[in-house]
This record gives sequence, structure tokens and C-alpha cells, in this order.
Amino acid sequence: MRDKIALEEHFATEDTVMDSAVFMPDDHWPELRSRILDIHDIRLRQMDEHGIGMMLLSLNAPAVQAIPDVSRAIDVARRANDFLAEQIGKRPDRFQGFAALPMQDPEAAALELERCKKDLGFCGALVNGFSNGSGEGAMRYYDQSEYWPFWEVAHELNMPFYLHPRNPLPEHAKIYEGHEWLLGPAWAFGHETAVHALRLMGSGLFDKYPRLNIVLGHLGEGLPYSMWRIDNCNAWVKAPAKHKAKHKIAHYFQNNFHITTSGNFRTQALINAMLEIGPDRIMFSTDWPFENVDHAVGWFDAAAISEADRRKIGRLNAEALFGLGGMLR
Ligand code: GRE
Ligand code: ZN
Repeated sequence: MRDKIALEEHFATEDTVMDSAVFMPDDHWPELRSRILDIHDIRLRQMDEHGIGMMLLSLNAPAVQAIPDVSRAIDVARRANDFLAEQIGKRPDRFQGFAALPMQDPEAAALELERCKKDLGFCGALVNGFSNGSGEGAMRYYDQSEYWPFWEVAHELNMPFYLHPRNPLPEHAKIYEGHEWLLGPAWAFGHETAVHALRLMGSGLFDKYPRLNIVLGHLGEGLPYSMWRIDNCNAWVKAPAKHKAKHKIAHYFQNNFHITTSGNFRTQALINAMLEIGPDRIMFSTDWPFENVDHAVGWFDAAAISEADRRKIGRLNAEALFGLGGMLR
């Protein structure tokens, strides 16, 4: 398929690039480093070669979210966003952007989101999971009440929010002790992110802000496969739901969430997702530079789905969600 749009596609700045080093074997780090710091050379060639018309770019992980010093978090986010805007300005027909946000300070995050929409023309935000709080082991999840004014701004600005993975803090990762291979993209990323997404759904946030759009990568971080069980386990007991939200969790998943194919190139999983969230809420992505564009595209272009669904997932859904109509070739 030509002219695909891809939206979990990362870059790094000199401030954040080393955050990605731990995820790569030493002998692959020079290659990843050159891929992630590049915008207009290797990346654009990959896009041309594999039928990607546009990438929506986002900062690498965990970057801003893992900076405990709030003023530094604000500064790193601002600089990354300014750099990204400059790069987009050189090829607005091929690149658009997601804001990095200093979620450690909800008010500063809302202001940066507004700046990124109004001054820089970004089409959403991408945040790497919880933010480090002050003090050892402190984590801030965005269902917490101090974040609701931030969500009000995101809702008002109609800016989709991509909740991207990060690892749990070492002091909260005891379950993985001695099994470090489970950290990162193999398992811990998805688990961490799925729980965060469920916290948002169960908090009642989407009852208050019903037009909020949250995007998850990796075909929904396992949630499509588990959605029925989350709402229907032990149904014979007929107890009321224990969460604060008005509707079943699946209601929010199907009305406030979108998922992408980043890093999960498996037709069986895609079809499960199409049956649970529907083909209108799934969007193509690769997860460059952590995954290869040819692996994502080779799979997606040939996947056993209808051509109408391929057009929606490959391009049309992203065009509609991010209002990209006017910017595309
Ligand atoms: C990602 O951001 O998607 C990512 C990492 C590190 C390893 C793999 C991966 O940040 O997909
Ligand atoms: Zn990613």
C-alpha cells in the first residue's frame, strides 16, 4: 500500500538519546543511535522505499518522564519540541509531530500542550508512561486528581494523547527479579502501559471528558485480548463493578481509545483487535528505529484483511483522527 501514515516513530535529541542505549546490545547501539538521531536521510529513504507518505514523530523513551527535576523536565521537553518543529518545517508534507510533555507538573504540561498545538502546529502528544515523582520510588499516574485539569485542556484542544510504554521503576519490578529478559518490549512495557490505561478507564475520566482520545501502541498492549474478561469475570456473582466509571471498561476502550500496529506485526493479533475495538480505531505504525520499517510493511501490506480495512488502518483513520487532510501529498 502506498502513502501509509505511521505514528509511533521516534527520534532523539542529544539530551535524551542515551535513554535508548540500555535497550540495545552494545554491538547494535551505533546503528540505533544513527537511526534515531536522523530525520531526513535514512528515515526518509526508508519511507520512500516502503510506501510511507508521512510519519508523526515523537521523542524516545522514557526521556522527559524519567527526569525527577521538574524544571529540567520542562526544559528538555521544550527543547525537543522546538527541535522537532524545526525539522517538520523542512518537510511538512512528510513529517508531523507529537509533543513531549513535562507531566511532572500538570500545569506546565497543559501550557506546553497548548504551545505545541497553537505555535508549533503539532497534532497530539506522546508521553512515556508515568512520571517520576519526587522521592525514591514515587510514580505519578495520570488518573490521579491533580491531572484532571490537564485532561480538561487536552479535551478542549482536541489533542490525542499517545500513552507510550516505559519500564517500571527498579523498586517496583521485583516480579521480574532474575528474569530481566522480561523487562522492556518483551513484556514489562506492555504490562505497565496496559495497567495505566485501565486506571484511566476505571477512574471515570472519560465520563467527565467523553471526547478525549488516547492512543496505545503494540496493538493495544494486550488489552483487546483481555477486554471481555476484565468486565465479565465471575459474572454469576452479579456484584456491581468496583471501579468509579459509569460504564463497563470495554465502553471506554471502544469509545476513547485507538491502537496502532507498532512493533506487533502479527495477523492473528490484528484480527483479534479488529473484532474487539473495530477497524476504525486501528492505525498502522512501525516503531522505528526499534523495529525495521521493512518488517512492519512487509507484514502489513500482505496481511489477510480486506483492502477497505487496509486503507483505513494504513492511512484513513490517522488522517481523520489527527486532521491531516490538508497536509498530505
Ligand atoms: C520503544 O520506544 O518503542 C522502544 C524502546 C526501547 C526498546 C524497544 C522499543 O524505547 O520498542
Ligand atoms: Zn515506541
